[in-house]
Amino acid sequence: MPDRYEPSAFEAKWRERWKEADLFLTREEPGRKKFYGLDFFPYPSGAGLSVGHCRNYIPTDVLCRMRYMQGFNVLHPMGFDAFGLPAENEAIKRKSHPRKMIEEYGATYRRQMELIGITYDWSRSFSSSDESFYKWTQWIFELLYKRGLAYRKDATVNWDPVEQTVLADEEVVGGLGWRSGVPVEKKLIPQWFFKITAYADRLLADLDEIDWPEGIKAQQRNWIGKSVGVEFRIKVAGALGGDSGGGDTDFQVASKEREPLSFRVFTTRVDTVYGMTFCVLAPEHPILDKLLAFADPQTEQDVRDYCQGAKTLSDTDRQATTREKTGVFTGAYAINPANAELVPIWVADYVLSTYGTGAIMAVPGHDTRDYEFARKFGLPVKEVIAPTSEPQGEAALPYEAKDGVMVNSGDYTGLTVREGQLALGKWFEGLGIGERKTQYRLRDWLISRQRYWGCPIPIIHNSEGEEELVPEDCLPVELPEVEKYEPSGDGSSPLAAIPDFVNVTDHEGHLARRETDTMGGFACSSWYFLRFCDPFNFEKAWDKSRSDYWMPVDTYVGGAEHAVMHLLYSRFWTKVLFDAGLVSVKEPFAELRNQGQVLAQTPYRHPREGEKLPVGEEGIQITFEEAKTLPKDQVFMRWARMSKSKGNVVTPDEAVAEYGADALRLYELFVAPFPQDVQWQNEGMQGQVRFLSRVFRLVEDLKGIRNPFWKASIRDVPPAGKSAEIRRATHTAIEKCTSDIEKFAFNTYVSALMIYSNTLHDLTRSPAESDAEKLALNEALESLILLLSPGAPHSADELWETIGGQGFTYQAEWPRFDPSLVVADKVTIAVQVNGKLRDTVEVSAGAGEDEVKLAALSSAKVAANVEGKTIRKVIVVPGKLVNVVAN
Ligand code: ANZ
Repeated sequence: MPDRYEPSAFEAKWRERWKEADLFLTREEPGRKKFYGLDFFPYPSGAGLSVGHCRNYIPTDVLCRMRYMQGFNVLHPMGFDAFGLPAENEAIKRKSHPRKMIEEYGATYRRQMELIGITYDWSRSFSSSDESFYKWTQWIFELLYKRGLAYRKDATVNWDPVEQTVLADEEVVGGLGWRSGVPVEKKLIPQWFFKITAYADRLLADLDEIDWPEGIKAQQRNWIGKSVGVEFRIKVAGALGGDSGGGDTDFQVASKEREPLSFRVFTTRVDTVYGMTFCVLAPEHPILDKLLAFADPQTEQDVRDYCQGAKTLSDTDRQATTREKTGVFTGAYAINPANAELVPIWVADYVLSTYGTGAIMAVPGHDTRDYEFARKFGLPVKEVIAPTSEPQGEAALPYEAKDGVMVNSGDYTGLTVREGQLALGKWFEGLGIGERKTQYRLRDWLISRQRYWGCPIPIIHNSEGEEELVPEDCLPVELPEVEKYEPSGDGSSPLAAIPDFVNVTDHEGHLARRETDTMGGFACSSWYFLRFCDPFNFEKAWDKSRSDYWMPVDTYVGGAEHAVMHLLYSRFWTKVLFDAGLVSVKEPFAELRNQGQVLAQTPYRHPREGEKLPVGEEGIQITFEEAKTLPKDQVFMRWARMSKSKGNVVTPDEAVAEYGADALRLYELFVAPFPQDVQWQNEGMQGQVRFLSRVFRLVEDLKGIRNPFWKASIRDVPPAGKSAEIRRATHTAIEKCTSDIEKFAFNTYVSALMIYSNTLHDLTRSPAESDAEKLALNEALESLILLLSPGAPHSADELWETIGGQGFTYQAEWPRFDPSLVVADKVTIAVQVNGKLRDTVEVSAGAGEDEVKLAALSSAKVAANVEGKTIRKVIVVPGKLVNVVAN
């Protein structure tokens, strides 16, 4: 055996042996507890893995390895999220077919994951583009459809002009497509939706039941955006035409003609209604046409121009707090139902047509957006809520806080905000002009894509123009193998151009047309974790006994960027499947952990004249090659996310070749706390090489005392002196490593191993003399190797073999912690005089009450504090405190 860490001498050998032994096949033995550890479903990109990706996979692997050694049946699978735009776009670029490409890329991922020793059970692997998988994605689509949770409607959608497809709201970031980075356009096309809004309340409430990072929960709460308020009707002064909104019958329209024209507003602050000084309509509001009938031609033109302009902006841009408010007066007035005052009606794009009723009562005294608007256009600002019952004057406005008292509010003056909300809500309900209402920001999930590389939607449109589900026994609707699959550019899917695919017969044998949209990739990743529970099932998507056994995923690990898409959709599907009786869990992922990003040094250059800097950047990012060609003073280095596009990637292949897989693994764990970003430096792995070499030397030095039967005898030898010290170090390390791995504190897990090996090194400078010491060292030797095993499994198996261990460390039992062995020799006791802390004293851990009293009374500080007084009583709280009562 080498006396230092020489990865090239043994790492590949161990990986071979693990493979030959099928070591990582999922165990489903009865009588054991289960553990399901899962990493986010990756899209296998052509660039392969970087050490950045490994920061996701290695920690999960460490946890799964420990769980297995602790005796759990462990499910630790991996597959590929193969459908979707990234694969399709890359295939178009490479003039290849996505299926072929995905196979190649998946193979590279697998090779790299094996290279770093991850324990995936590859027998369970699949790609979401496998027919045996997407058949069931379609089956779940049908389930949603039958339950009224999948529907098609014309919708104004986000059109990505580069990707040539529709994007979900969640895929539009700051008005830009999340992959293309170009502004999205609005387009009206028929689209498929999943009705996630029907589950808004449960998606919100059940967040309390899961152990997820608070930040992610907050983002989901925000995204769902529950608001409780009042929706009420506001009349337009001097105009007839009824309540706007549309969808009425002819009769309703006719009778409305004689009623005053009105519109509805949604507010969470009905208590501020006396402070309404104007109203604002979204530029898309349907009432505008009617209002403009009363307007002079100039006003009408101004309003129409303004509304036209608003179309080019995304909702996010419209609501950006940094943007100056814009708007136009419509010439019309509304009547405040609380005090009958007339207030002007404006149109402004900060009011969205997609939220609430698309119209607001504006209260500039208590809403910052309205305040900015009022200031810009010279509209009055009125104080109606004050911190106390005393009005504070205009200088204190806008006052947005909800703790306050109503002022200047007619009969309601003096009520608190809460009381006012209740009272006014009731009043409006009584008048029949409004009702209390809950609004959600969440929108239904747009699922269809006009692209080739996705799961076909199992619907046909029959000759009557109705939708029919493809019968279950005809699933899957196979994605046809085609030569040309580039987007058509006219908004329809390339599948629409394939007559063999499109032309079908309906259930009556009439000619019908197949749906040609495909599902976005988020459909596949909303249930893949269930398929892993029963991947070989050809009869069903999964057998309930298998999902009952493995679900929920105990620990789910991936990047924080998926807070609102994948992580919300999966929760929604799981709830639907629960309602259908197909799974027994309401939540798919019991515990979620997000790793920090890996950053690498990346060259940037200063912007040239007239060049604009990308948002949030200090310079223009360039390649390392480009950096070499530029003068030194134009180039600077910054930490940026490691990614292929930045050209700053370190691959696991390079790291393993230079430092070894175990050094890479330990460095990934050690470099920073798991959730934190990492500044990657290859040299950091050298430290781990040195640490592992120290462990190899230590084992080499100690292996002479090896006694395979130590476990049988150690219980008979009470620890004392040095053997007690060794055992204390061992059990401290066992406790620390176990709880650190459980807590995702992998960096301190590695440092605990370092401390432990150093302590052992110090304790074994002189050879072991007593039997007790030798037994303690036997325990230490095995424990060190086994505790090391999840982090550095190749080295652990090599060392294990050296000391004559049986089988692989993965199959060995995780060291058991004995708390009685870590009790420290000495404890520190606080000493109080009359309840005030005066000193601390050290006593031996087993000291009796008299010994503790004596130590306390011997303290000079105590003596000084009782001088001239009589000691009445000495109270001892064992192991903690002594209180001397004196007067
Ligand atoms: C009057 C008011 C007074 C408001 C006040 C707030 C404070 P959340 O909590 O996000 O649901 N609002 C309603 N519909 C809107 C729309 N379509 N576009 C833009 N803003 C809209 O926000 C609810 C509040 O946002 C509502 O309550 C309304 O302004 C505004 F002191 O009404 B509030």
